[in-house]
Amino acid sequence: MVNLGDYKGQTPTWCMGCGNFGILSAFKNAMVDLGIEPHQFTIVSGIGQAGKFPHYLKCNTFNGLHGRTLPVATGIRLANHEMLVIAVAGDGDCYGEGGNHLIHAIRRNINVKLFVHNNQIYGLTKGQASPTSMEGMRTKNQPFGVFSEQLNPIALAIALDCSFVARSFAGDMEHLKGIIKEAINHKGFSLVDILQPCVTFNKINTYEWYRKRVYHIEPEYNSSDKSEAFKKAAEWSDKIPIGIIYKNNRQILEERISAIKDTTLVRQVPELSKLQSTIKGFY
Ligand SMILES: Cc1ncc(C[n+]2csc(CCOP(=O)(O)OP(=O)(O)O)c2C)c(N)n1
Ligand code: SF4
Repeated sequence: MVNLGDYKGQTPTWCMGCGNFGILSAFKNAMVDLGIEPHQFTIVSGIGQAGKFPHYLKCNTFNGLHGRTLPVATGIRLANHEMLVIAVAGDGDCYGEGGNHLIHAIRRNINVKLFVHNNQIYGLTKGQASPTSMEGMRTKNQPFGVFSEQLNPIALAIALDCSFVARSFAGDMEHLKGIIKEAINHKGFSLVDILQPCVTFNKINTYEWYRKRVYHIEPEYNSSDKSEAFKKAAEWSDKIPIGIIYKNNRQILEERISAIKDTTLVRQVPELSKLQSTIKGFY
């Protein structure tokens, strides 16, 4: 039986108290609860503090370019749709640099699980504003405060009819573990926006700031009601909801591709003679 030690990777180099530690711990506990072994999943990341996440785990990993997490995750999943594919990204990586990929991964409904470490700042490059930084926030690069409005990733995902949209908080590990499990068990593209305090560069959205505001979504809330989901997505002031905000059962991309209907692409051995005659046509 799988246990926490089975996932032990390199020693994290994150700052002491960083919200990423809570995410790492909740993730490992979720995998143990689900009985998923390290060889049964692949984690893909880009660049950033969140991008280091797979280094601190023992499993299949791919650490690629900044913002390009989802195209790689999509490719892995299409090559082997029996493999659980998890993508991790920072808010800059996923909502800024890779925003276009996010839109199309949601639209295609590839069965990939995306966990965004949303610290509302660029952590690795020492504190520039990200798309989720709050308007007016002062940084070394924005000494007069951020001029742009804050992106609302939850509302964006709902508008795109994302199959599973949830938010959790790195300071509430039990809640986060439960949401990670739900996201993995859901069939369809899953976006989990995780509020992750950056204790070094974001002095506004601290553990205390979040603890004063976050509340668990009521058990009677109907997560399949799109208009109610938009109302929850709009809450970002003295009350911030955490939990499953929206979900649906759209058909996944993998089921719409006839070439992988009967077996995965990696199991299909190409017939050499056919391959050679196809290639011959090009020279
Ligand atoms: C194409 C490209 N642009 C910019 C950079 C520089 N860069 C590296 S990490 C980073 C920001 C990371 O912020 P975020 O994605 O929010 O992750 P965090 O470090 O906060 O976890 C930037 C701009 C890069 N490596 N590649
Ligand atoms: S800079 Fe921020 S995000 Fe990066 S390790 Fe330190 S606390 Fe975490």
